Amino acid sequence: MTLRVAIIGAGPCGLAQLRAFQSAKEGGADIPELVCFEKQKDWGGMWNYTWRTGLDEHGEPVHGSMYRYLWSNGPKECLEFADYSFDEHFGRPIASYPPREVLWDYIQGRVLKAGVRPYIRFETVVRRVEWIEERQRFAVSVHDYANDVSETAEFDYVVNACGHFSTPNVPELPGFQSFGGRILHAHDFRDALEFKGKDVLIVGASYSAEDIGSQCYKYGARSITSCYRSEPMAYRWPANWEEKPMLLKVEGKMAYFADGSHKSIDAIILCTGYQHHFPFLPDSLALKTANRLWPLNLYKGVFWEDNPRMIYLGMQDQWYSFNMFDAQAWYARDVILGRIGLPDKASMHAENQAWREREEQLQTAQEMFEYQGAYIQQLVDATDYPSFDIAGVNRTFLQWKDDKREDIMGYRNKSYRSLMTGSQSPQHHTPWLEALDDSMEAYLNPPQTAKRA
Ligand code: FAD
Ligand code: NA7
Repeated sequence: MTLRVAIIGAGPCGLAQLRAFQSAKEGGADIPELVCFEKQKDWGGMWNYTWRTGLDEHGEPVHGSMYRYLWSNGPKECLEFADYSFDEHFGRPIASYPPREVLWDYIQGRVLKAGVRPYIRFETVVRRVEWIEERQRFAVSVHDYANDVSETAEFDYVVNACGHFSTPNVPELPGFQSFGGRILHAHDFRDALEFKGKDVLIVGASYSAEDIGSQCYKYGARSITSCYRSEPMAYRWPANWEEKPMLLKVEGKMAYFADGSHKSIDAIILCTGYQHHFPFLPDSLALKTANRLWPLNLYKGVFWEDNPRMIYLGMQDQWYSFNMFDAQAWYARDVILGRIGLPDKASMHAENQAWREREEQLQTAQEMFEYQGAYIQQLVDATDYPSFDIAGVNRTFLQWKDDKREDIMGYRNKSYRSLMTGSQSPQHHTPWLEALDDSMEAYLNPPQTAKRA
């Protein structure tokens, strides 16, 4: 009987899984029957921008957390697919920090070429996954909104590629109930122009805090105040951006901080991270973890130890992204195809624990991305995913960190060399702070110089 594999989500991880199988098929392998369920109308996951917030047109939670004018927050050279380069997609080297639409186009280019769209059932949300012990299969229940029908079908494997930056972590602080301005989470942030001329308070000190604060600065907020729970971001912020210790309470429009200072503010943006949230999974199959480099109970960071036919992609905190998802998807594919065997549960668990112990020793950012690189290396070594220069990617991450320290509002003007093709990215035609139009057209084409009358 042909194996059946359900893939939940057609974001970068789900698409990596489809591409991995399609590449085996090209090589002559018999591949399982694949069904990818995607609740949105189109693919690309987080990179498929939506203006919606709250609930979508079907009453499902909106998946998207990306916002207008978002540009890659790391060099594209660190996330490049090893089997489909930026040069191949765009026909020439492009600059290193593309806006969202450009990356979405790149993600799509590979899977259009691979012809995997027919495997995807769009507008179909996975509502429930259950393991049927006596049949040794999963029952996957979905609702197909295009046809307004609910269905259940059986699968031998489930690949959970639903992402983990969608369900916001929303703390409440004293005074929020009666705050005299707007409070929102980063998940619902869409357009920095809403905050033009406003005094904005950002809670949190990680990527969303840094980038949403920078967007607000770029598009004309009057002031930005960011506050941290553990560590300040400590970049050299512009004059109208100050960083404070944690917010303690608000009264009316006044915000009070742990250092005894206070400031009147118009809006609070909670950049307080996301939850791994899988409402369609029973406890026996559900990963429960914070956003960290080594979530427990996943052998090779992928296989659910208690039932390795349940596969998770992309659940780690991400230095690496697209090419890590590929390495995981290729490995998962080879286990499903029987090319790689899995050890017994005790051995899986022991290996898992060893990675967690190493993770707990990590101190610096460099140690962290090198650790994630080492993890990816062992996955790549085990499959036919094209080997790539992981040490080179680590060096690019290190350079990126330095560039940010030097100039947080200017680091996106830097360019790097591709680790896949060796080509040097050109300098972008417009400094990031001045590039207000984030469309692909504006990015790929230098502005027209004014013609003489
Ligand atoms: P997602 O992209 O989130 O895709 C998951 C898919 O699953 C979605 O299409 C969703 O609709 C679908 N889905 C979810 N639940 C169900 C269900 N029950 N049934 C059916 N379908 C379902 N990464 C970078 O490398 N560079 C960046 O610059 C960068 N910037 C980011 C900025 C923001 C604001 C955020 C939130 C993330 C950013 N990331 C960035 C990380 C980004 O999440 C990853 O690049 C990537 O999108 C993760 O892919 P994924 O497939 O795991 O998840
Ligand atoms: P992260 O990287 O998980 O960071 C969450 C931040 O929120 C981090 O600074 C946390 O501080 C802070 N946090 C969490 N809970 C609280 C509370 N209760 N009070 C104050 N601060 C809090 O999420 P991001 O959204 O920044 O990034 C996720 C992805 O989106 C990433 O891949 C980006 O590319 C875009 P802590 O350090 O834990 O004290």
